[in-house]
Amino acid sequence: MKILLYNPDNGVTRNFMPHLWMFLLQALTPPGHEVLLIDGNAQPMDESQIAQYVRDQNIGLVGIGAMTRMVAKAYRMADAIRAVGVPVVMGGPHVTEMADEALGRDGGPCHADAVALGEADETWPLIVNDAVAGKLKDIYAPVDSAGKEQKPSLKDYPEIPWQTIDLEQFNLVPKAAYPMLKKIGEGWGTFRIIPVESGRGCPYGCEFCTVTGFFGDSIRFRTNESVVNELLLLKKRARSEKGQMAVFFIDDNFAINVKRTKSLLRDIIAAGAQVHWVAQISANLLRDEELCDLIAASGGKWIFIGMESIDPANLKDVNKGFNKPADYSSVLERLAKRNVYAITSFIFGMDNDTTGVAERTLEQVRTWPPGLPIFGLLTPLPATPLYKRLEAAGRITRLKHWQEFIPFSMAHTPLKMTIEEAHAEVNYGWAHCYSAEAIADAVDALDDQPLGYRVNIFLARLCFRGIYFPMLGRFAWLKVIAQNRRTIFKLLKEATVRRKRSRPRDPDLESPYEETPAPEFSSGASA
Ligand code: B12
Ligand code: SF4
Repeated sequence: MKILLYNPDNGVTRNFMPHLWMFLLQALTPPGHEVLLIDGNAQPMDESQIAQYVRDQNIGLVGIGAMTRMVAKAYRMADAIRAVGVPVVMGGPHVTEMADEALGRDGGPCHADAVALGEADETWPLIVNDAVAGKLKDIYAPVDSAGKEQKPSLKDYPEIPWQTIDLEQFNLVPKAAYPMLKKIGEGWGTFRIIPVESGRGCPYGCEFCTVTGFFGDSIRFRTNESVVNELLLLKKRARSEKGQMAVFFIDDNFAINVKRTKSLLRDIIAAGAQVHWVAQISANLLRDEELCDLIAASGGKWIFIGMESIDPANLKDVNKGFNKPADYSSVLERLAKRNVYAITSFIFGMDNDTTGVAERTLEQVRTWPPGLPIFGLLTPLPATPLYKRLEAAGRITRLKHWQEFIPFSMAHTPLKMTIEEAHAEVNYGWAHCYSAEAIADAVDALDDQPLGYRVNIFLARLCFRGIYFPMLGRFAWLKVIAQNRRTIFKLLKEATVRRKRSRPRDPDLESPYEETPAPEFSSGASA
């Protein structure tokens, strides 16, 4: 049977990396089937196009995964596919919480023939077999024979055949950037960010987050060996393509068990499996100097930190009191000392926020090493404790906000400002952090660092700008490039001068994978 796995576009950005679930389910599909993948962010399609594709390709089963914000599009696409007689199974965090909605049991239309609840690693092969037999059930739940919820252990994680997967649609290098990148060094024809998971679960239970409910508070890890092998495979592919490959460790909290994270990072270093990587780690776990040393030595470049707010009262409200705003600066300095920078994520519209919260936050951000600040609004996602609290208090203004998804738009009323004021705060944060002047300041703040770091933060800022200010299409990009021309000329000039001078070539610019591990972390370091 031919199976299509489809992830809808998010309607805002061209996602910077593919979704892991598609590759994982592809690897877990029983033998004898052909699995095609379409990520709508890279290959946009509308309802009629997907219906046509499914017919032309003679697809026998379609699997659709979606976060809450993309679920309306997912339902529309599912309807179009089902209308041409092909069964649809849906999975992922939204339909796990809202299975009745997907199956049309809540009075609305039915969008799916079957729903896979929770982690589908073990149910997916059953779904495929049932589809072949024409006996799809409505619900597939990951339970044992006694009906008890069963989480995959991740100890026998499948090998994802990265060496053969077609990744053409995920090349992030815009053609217009080739001339500049060529000056930086060889091997920049492709740049891809690949999702890799080393573990699942987070016990912290922040009020707005679906993770603790979905993956459970039982934390599970792959073996170090299987993660290291995956990195080696990716590294080999990048080398053979003369391109760049970075890894996003998509674990919810990559250092949730610090001892284990250190042991993984040591094994990565010992095996020479360093690639540039990004991971999400909560600020409280980044006080550990040795962990930060290992992050840097193993290729860690960007750490995503959910700071959420600089106000302890807000953090307490959302059960994230373990974040200590007074520590933020030292955490970021500790990373920056090792040339590791942070994606700092803030949420506005929290209950203790008042107007001016964006500028108050930026006052602090400006005193920190340069990074990638991002701003969002508190959003009640289905089945989270936040949703339940706000619903009980009658504060949700759009109960099923996902049915008509509006980017950066609140679905409840904050306590100390209006919805419009909260929107204005988010706009202020993005506008002031991603103006051409702010980007130039961030680049200049790294003047004492090798050119590669400045190019890196420049390109990263341009890409992150697109999260809020859509940059879909050539014209939008040209406009941004024109606005930032001074910084671009400055970097190009420096690159040209350095390239002429540097014989042999500057290793910072030429071989991003040749990290030299700090001696204390090289092969043989103990766990
Ligand atoms: C990586 C990640 C991102 C990446 C991008 C996504 C990508 N390209 O991979 C980035 C950083 C960009 C991102 C951004 C956002 N994210 Co995010 N992200 C994640 C994260 C950490 C990992 C996703 C992942 O790969 N997990 C591992 C895979 C294996 O798990 P999975 O996707 O759930 O798939 C399993 C099952 O769900 C199921 N399954 C999934 N799909 C399907 C489909 C079928 C057919 C079947 C049978 C089964 C199935 O099987 C899989 C194997 O068990 C998750 C948290 C998490 N741990 O999952 C949050 C998460 C998905 N993100 C979330 C959110 C809210 C966001 C943002 C909206 C945050 C924000 N406020 O801006 C943005 C929106 C992104 C956008 N523009 O669309 C929420 C979604 C909750 C929800 N109800 O929708 C999550 C769950 C985290 C949370 N805090 O609650 N995210
Ligand atoms: S620390 Fe992060 S992943 Fe864990 S519950 Fe809080 S927001 Fe979710």
